[in-house]
Amino acid sequence: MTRELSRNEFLKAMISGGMAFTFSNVARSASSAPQARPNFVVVLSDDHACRSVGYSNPVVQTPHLDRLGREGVIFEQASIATPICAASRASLLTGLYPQQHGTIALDSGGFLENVVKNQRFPTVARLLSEAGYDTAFCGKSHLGPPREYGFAEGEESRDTSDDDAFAFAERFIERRKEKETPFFLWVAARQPHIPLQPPPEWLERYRDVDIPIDPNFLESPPSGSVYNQGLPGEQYYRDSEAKNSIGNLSAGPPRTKEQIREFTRAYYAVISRLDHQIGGLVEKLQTTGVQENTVFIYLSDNGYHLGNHGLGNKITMHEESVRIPMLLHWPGLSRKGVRIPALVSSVDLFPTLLDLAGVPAPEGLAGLSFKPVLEEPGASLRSYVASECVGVGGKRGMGHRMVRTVRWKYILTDKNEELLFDEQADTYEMENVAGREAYHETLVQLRGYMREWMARVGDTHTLPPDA
Ligand SMILES: [Ca+2]
Repeated sequence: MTRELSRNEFLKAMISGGMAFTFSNVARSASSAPQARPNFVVVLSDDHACRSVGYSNPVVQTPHLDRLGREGVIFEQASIATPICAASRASLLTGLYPQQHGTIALDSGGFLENVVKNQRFPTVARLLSEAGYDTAFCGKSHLGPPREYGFAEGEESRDTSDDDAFAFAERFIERRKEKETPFFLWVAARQPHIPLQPPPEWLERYRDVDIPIDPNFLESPPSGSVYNQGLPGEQYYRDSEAKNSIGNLSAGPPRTKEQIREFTRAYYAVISRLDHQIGGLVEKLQTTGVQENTVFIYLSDNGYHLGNHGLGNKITMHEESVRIPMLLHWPGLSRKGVRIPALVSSVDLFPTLLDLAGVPAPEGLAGLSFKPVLEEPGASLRSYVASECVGVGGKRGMGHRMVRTVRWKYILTDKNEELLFDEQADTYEMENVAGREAYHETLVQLRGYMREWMARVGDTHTLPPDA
């Protein structure tokens, strides 16, 4: 009991002090429960936007994710450390922000140097392997061979349908019936990343469905947009007419409302197929009896703009890009069927898995275990979360970073543009109030959080003013 009290006091101190932490002592004290260590199945999708899941949007058919959410918990304010594939995966695996582990965009060089070669930072896979977990990987790596960064089994799959990855995962689960040791299975699906290739039977499900358009949809970015998503001719350039024509869904979303509806139908169809594959994996967990002691987590490596703010792709600090669908299912949960409003981040996954496994966390992780909000879903975890994308276009100078509280989001670009959004009154982030006197106090507070976070991760860009 005493240990629990000190743990709560510690967390309260963390909340009031922002996100300064070393979580190792907490992780140690949390391992006292005399129960079998849980298994972990993490299904990580690629570019799944937060509003494109059935439990948030009834147009999207994801019955399996919806059920997992009803029987588990849904995180309503989950942010990704960075909205770009390789860097985001590196952050999930290391529990660090990109500027800390060194892979800031699509180039995996920093991760390979700091994590694979020099082992300056452990991955969650390596620590769980060392703690006696059987670890396995399938799907998309983006960071080289997974066995080189801590997984004992499995390899990258190039199959864009993800059938290979889910077949591997189901075979892996089937074998668990015979084993006593806990396991950690990482299923990194490639869907719903472009090119969208929905089989006709899945596309058919959306053929006559009316696709609502978000209120922040624009046919192209407004002049002066802080987000230039690339240069004409580059793969993701929003306004590349040639690549955005209907019938070629390999590039970012096309321009008009009708075109975005067509793109979105294909996008939802791919998400529904992924949901079906997830359903198969969950059924395997059930029929093998493995589910009883398995923590199942679903999340995406970043979101996606479906024409929101006139943009496609991700790599922005808008909600469409940095907020992700995320849920946790575990028969051992004390509270089920709840939506958790606390601010959580993808860098929290590492310390949370270690916490649930009773494995001490290393010093200096960027995130917090969110186990406390599993036990008390209404509790707060921290004052703010941060996200960064400082390697846009593979180079410095076009980047941006954000800090977000429950109510406010502050964005700072490499050109020192500032944006402030009221996330309660302006969910779609259509009105930047950074320059208004009435919000100056809030702006100064958020600037302070930004300064604190930038110092912590070693962001070398000029700090925002302190007044
Ligand atoms: Ca991605």
